[in-house]
Amino acid sequence: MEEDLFKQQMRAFDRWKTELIQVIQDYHHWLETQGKGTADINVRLFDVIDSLKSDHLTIAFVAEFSRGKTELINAIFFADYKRRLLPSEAGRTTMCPTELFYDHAEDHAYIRLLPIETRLQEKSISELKKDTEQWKTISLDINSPDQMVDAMKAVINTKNVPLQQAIDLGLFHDDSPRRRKTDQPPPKEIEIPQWRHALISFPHPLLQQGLAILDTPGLNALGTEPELTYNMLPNAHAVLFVLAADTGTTRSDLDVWEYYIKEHRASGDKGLVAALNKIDTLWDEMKSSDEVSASIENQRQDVANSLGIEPGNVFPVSAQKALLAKTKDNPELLDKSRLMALERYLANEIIPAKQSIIRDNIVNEIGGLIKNERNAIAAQHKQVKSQLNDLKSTSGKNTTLIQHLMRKAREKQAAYNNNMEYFQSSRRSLNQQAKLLFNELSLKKFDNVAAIARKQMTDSWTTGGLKNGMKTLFDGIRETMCISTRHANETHQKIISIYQKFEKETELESLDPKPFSTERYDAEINKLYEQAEDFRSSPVTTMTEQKFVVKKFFISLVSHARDIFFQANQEAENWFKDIIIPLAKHVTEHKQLLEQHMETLYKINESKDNIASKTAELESQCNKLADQHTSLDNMHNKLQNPIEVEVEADSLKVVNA
Ligand SMILES: Nc1nc2c(ncn2[C@@H]2O[C@H](COP(=O)(O)OP(=O)(O)O)[C@@H](O)[C@H]2O)c(=O)[nH]1
Ligand SMILES: [Mg+2]
Repeated sequence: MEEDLFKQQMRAFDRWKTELIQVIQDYHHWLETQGKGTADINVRLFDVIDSLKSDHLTIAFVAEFSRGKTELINAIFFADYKRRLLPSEAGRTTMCPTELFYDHAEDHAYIRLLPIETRLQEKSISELKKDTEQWKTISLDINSPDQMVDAMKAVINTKNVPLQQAIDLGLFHDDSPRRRKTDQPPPKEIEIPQWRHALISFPHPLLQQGLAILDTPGLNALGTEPELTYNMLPNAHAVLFVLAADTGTTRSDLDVWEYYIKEHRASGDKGLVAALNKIDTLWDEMKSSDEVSASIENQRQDVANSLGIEPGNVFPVSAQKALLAKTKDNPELLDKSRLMALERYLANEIIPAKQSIIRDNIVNEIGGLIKNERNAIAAQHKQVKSQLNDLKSTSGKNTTLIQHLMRKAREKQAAYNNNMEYFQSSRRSLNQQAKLLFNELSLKKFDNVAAIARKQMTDSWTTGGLKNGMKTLFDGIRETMCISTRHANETHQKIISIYQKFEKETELESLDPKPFSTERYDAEINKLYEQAEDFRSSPVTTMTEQKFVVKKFFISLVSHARDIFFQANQEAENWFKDIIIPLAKHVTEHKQLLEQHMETLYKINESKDNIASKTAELESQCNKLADQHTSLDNMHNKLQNPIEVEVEADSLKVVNA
């Protein structure tokens, strides 16, 4: 049977990341052997390697319950276990959001379950993830599929609790419209999920290569955990919305789509796909295959119309039959399930998009460092070459000429010293300026703003209080972003003038000090603000006025904004290092070359050295610099390498029907 294209792409993606890591390690090694490594740069390089190693490509599966999300995950990713790995049963459905990935740090298989009672705490799920004590961990025995399947069943556990407890946990609202209609007394006990969130670390090759899957529960559960909607879903690289052919597009399907997906994928349709699952329910022995295809096509069009997306982004599939086909090695059935078209889409659209994000970041970060280093080497090369030419021009021992050269060299040194003084004094004021920037973007500053906003919100849990609190938070954030931009611009102006001075004197070309921009973070904050506005005006909030959800929402909102702030702060610090360290290094190296030249001329003048041996020395120095230049060039080029997939002819056969 054809090997899944998604797997091939994912493997190629992983290989590509490994090669990137190799280039960064090569660069690190190069710096060390040249004696150019510094603690700062080392930390930066290790950070980037770490982030590449722990990088995830996240695909979220979202739908009303029982549309077959879990079955689809089983069929796409885990069919090679020849069984249904994640529990998907009629009548019982995933109760808590479940993340599947591989935890390289722990390096073993486990399920970690967060008790539902943690909803009472004022901590976001992302904060709780760092607090493993609060989770129940079950080890998975990967040699025993039975044990694994059994253990995974825990994610669908529920329990009955007294009504008041369910209310305290924000899992029951007395004003639910359904109950109001029937006018029944509230029940004494309520069935609630036992777990709030599940993390499954599992050594499947795809997960080890960095795939992460987020399986979500249905509409009700989505509403009770805003962090899922406002943080995890927007951060996923792809969202797969699942509908079922037997139920058609229902009101609650559309609610999930409107409130939980569409609004939060501002980037347009990119990474947003719909699967029309359970097409096997349309298979009908009494109909010709053309008739069946026509009715599937009709439903596909209907779905596209009601969601307002391209029909090409709606994939009719049968997860159940696909899983069966893969388990029993039945290519005809797999073909009929149409799963491969969806897999191809995921492979061809999602992975390359994710790759380009990584590439942009890495090329920016590491590529910039390598380029600066290469430019500095180029400048030194030029300097040594001109010294070499000087020497060569003094064929024989022409005293006047040598003395003329010495005078020239002395002038250069004097000019250099002038620049040096300027550099030292500007560096001090530059550091002060940068400090203002870092302070403005500090977490302390952020926490102050957040504390005021939180107070406004908790003092009055009304829509008005919520609105004021949100306004305070976002106004505060925007103001500090604005001030940061001003500080960054002033710092940048100062740096440009220093660079310009040095450029003339030291042949240091195109060491472009790039500006620091908060634009990216502004955009993220604005997006967050829009989400907050949506949330405030969404029926979920206004209908039920759920204190609980609002509080949870605020916790996740603040923790998300804080993350953005933290990133901005980190980037500002790195930016400053990137523009100041290469210049400082280059200035020192330039000085050494000037001194070396003076020394040479002096010795020749005193007949302590002969020109031929000095020329040879300089020539070898020139070659060394040229070699270094080539090495750096190669590393820089390797960073731009594309992903290479060996596509097997087979996988091109099945055409998207
Ligand atoms: N006929 C049919 N049933 C399916 C298909 N996919 C899932 N189901 C069934 O639908 C029910 C719910 O599936 P599940 O994956 O748990 O749905 P989830 O709640 O969206 O995760 C289960 O009984 C599945 O066996 C399919 O492609 N065809
Ligand atoms: Mg499920």
